[in-house]
Amino acid sequence: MLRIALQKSGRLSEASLKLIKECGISFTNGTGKLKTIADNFPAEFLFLRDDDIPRYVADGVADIGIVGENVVVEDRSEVVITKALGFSKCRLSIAIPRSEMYEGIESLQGKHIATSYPNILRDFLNKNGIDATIHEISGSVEIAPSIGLADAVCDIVSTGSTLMSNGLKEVEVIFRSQAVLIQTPVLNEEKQAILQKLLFRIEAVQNARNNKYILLNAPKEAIPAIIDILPGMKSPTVLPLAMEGWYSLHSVIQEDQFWEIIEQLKAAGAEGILVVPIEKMIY
Ligand code: PRT
Ligand code: ZN
Repeated sequence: MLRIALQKSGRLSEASLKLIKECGISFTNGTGKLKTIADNFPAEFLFLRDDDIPRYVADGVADIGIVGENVVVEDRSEVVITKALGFSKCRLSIAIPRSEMYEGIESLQGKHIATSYPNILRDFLNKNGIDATIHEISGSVEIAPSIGLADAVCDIVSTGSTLMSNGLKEVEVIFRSQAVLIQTPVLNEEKQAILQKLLFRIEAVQNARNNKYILLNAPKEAIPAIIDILPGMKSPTVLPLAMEGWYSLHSVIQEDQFWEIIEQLKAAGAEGILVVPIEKMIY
């Protein structure tokens, strides 16, 4: 059985559980439980504080885990980052009081910076030849300047509203993070096989998210031009409609090409365009 560490409750837990569910894995979790076994997959889930996940995985207490890359990199535990998962995106940034001048990294010289990420911050400062004092604090970093504890902060930013409401401005992004799947350095063959199965499912879910299924109608003479626009997984499906000379085309398009392709299709003579989400996609 593969032991999977997930955050018990917090910013990662909902999306982590959603991903597990979309991979077709279900479990009944009594509220407040610390571990549970999947009903239909050889896996056991451990529910932990996010900060503990890298260490549990490094020690082999859990085989894999889902956690913010910021926590993994800060923690310096011996784990392997297997896959970026694309959710819980945020950045680790340095911010200073709004009223202060900022003329580039040199402005941080000799400053006192409060953070919960001393390792990542120290690396950044060293790399840039900045000599600043790091104050490690574990929470409410954003209030440090207003109570006179520090000149600047280095904290996680998502929308920026926490910084703004504390009179701070973001001046340097030092790390970009998202949820990642981590694994213990050594997995036995059996667990490795279960992990591969899980990764295959995660990829199918991710591919589906990035792609849409498209259906459209077109007259026969427009079909070659439309096929050129639609890449499809192999080549588009073309089916005759009941109306003489008209066809229905089915294909797959990428989310980020969506608007551009729709414009081109309309210009080429497509009508009745439907775009629908895909649940799973296997190449
Ligand atoms: O209880 P436990 O220890 O498990 O959780 P936690 O409170 O330590 O972590 P949690 O649940 O807050 O965050 C888990 C992970 O989510 C982090 O490690 C990041 O990888 C990611 N993440 C994404 C964030 C944010 N967005 C985020 N906005 N983590 C924290 N924040 C905080 C930030 O610290 C700051 O206080 O939100 C505030 C900033 O948000 P904005 O939107 O105002 O900029
Ligand atoms: Zn935490």
